[in-house]
Amino acid sequence: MKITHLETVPYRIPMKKPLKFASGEVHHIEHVLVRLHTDDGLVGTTDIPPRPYTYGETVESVIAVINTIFSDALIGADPLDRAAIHSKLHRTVGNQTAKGGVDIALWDLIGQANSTPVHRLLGGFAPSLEVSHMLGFSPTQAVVDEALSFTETYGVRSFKIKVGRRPVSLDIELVVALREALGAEALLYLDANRGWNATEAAQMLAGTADLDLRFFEEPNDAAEVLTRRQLVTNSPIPIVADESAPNLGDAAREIQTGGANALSIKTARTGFTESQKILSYAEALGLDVLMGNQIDTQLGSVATVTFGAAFEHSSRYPAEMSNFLDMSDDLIASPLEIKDGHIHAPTVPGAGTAVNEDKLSHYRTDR
Ligand code: MUC
Ligand code: MG
Repeated sequence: MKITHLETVPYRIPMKKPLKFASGEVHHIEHVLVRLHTDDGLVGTTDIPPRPYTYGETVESVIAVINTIFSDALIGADPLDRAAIHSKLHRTVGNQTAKGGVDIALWDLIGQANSTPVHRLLGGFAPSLEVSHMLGFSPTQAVVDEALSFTETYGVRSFKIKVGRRPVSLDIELVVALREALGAEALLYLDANRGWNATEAAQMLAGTADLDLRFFEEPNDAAEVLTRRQLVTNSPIPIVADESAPNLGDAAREIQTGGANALSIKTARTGFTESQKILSYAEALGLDVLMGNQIDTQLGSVATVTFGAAFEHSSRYPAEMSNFLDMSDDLIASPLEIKDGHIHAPTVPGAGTAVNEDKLSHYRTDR
């Protein structure tokens, strides 16, 4: 099997409800659908979400790096030679979601060529993952209502709460209200997307000490090298590296040097291959991992469940997979369902990322 050509298709789908957080806001899904075509007629598909405020990538940069640089490593290659392809891709620095997406498309081809779901090729640990929902910025009552409706409608009982606003008391009040409304059983954790400094983050920890929060993601900028480490040392709950650990090397550096003591794994940026390396690293050190959300479409979330449910260590906590519900539509051919708080990994050969052609024609922005 050889890759003969590739497609990079920009598309745009409005959000039903914008998602706001400390480092940015998303009003439209503006992603790149990438398809790798092979000489035996298979098509490997992936959805790439450029996040300029996190990785510096844009729709244009993703398309350019794939068409002008990555294409040399891909055209003519056998998808089974993943390590050889990655060695070429890694000669280009950065471009994290472009690299992660290409890996998912390669695995999609490998799964189809072997008539096996990628979820099983990777490990097949569990048929499904529990869902955690990410709550963006809104007035307190609206956030509480959103969380309650997710519990009621979908059986979701785990929430990542976006914080990082000033004054800190605004977010303390929000978390108090959520704990009161959701009860002691709900799994609650925070993500400040670097919105605070370490002093403010410590104020947040002190103000929520009796609320049984489980994790605190990117409380401040990990580049604030001294105060970040003081915060990690003094925090009663694990500090999760997300944007400070976008690849294996950065994850190892942040952990080994005390910048974090838990990791967010996002298939959108490390695909399946590098995500597995990060997962093994975390498991060996006894670190918790959270399967994170890159403000993923269903195409992105199906990749999260394909990987996350494949291994025991990535199945331990609920995975962030429900923000596609904030979007007005999706390209996926076989839509995801959240039932009893879980999403099932696809059972079709490949990664489950095939698209609906009519929707792609409708939402693409290059024609
Ligand atoms: C998250 O976990 O931070 C917001 C920015 C980004 O890169 O991902 C989202 C969610
Ligand atoms: Mg995060």
